[in-house]
Amino acid sequence: MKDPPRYRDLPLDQSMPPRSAWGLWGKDDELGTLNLLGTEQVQRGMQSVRSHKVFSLNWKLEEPNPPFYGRGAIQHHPFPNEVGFDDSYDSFYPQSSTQWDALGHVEHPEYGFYNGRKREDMAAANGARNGMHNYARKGIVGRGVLLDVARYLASQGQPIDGSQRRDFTVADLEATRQAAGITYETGDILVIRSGWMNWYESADAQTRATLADDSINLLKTPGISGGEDMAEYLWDSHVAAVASDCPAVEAWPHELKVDSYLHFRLIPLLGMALGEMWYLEQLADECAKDRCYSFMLVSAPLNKFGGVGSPANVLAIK
Ligand code: UVW
Repeated sequence: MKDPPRYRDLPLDQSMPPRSAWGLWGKDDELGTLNLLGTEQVQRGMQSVRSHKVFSLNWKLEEPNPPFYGRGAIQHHPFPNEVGFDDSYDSFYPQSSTQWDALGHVEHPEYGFYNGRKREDMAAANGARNGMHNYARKGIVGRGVLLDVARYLASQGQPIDGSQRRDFTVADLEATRQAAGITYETGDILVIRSGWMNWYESADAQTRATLADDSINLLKTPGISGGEDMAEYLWDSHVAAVASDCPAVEAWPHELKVDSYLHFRLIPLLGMALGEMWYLEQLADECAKDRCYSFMLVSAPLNKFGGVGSPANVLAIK
């Protein structure tokens, strides 16, 4: 697969927003950086399989409990039928737990949605552009690489406090990558462990309730930093997607400004797939044990036409 242009050379078409990938994969594209996943990436993923151990990276659908950002808690209703049970869900917020963000999730304040879509383009009645069905129909398969930043920083005498904001810099990511012996390949799925979920799992009920009550202001988490240098690093690493164990991939809280909230650069401008609240604990332990930080990654998002988010349904195979 041909490498995309450098971040500094974006956009290729000067009529497009600055530092955007709009038009790069065609004016009707709705896959963004997932276009970097092809047969070569599947093959590379398969070549990463050595021990044939499978790791589910899916947190419980009931976690975090209570949910953040005003999202609801899933309600499960099994009910009897002639042969046993069926079931249904209420209050199912596909972005509550382990998830992908579709490209319809975030609107740039000035330029709108990825590839020039407007709010009205998101409605199913209008053909639902940038929806989760695009990711679902493609399937997300390739080589995953883990940057266990939390473990690396702890080894350097800088342990993570999961209850506090901490911005991982490009230098932190690079130091972790080099220590892990990873060389990025085009279309890698970058998985970043912040250590936040490990902290949250041991938080008491009162702490959890407080964080859920006002997640925008009271939730504080480690994660990647929100400046343009991070967008440039991720883009120039040619990753197909970035996922993390923390709630927003990037450190929290945020003022949701264009210059500091990385979501605005990554989703609407660069078309980058973001995964959040991925459960990485067992995978990370195994990687630390066998000193191998690459694996095959397989994810099948929900095939929901126009869906904005989806459980990631993601497995790592080492
Ligand atoms: C935040 O940025 C709040 O995360 P999400 O992508 O789940 O909305």
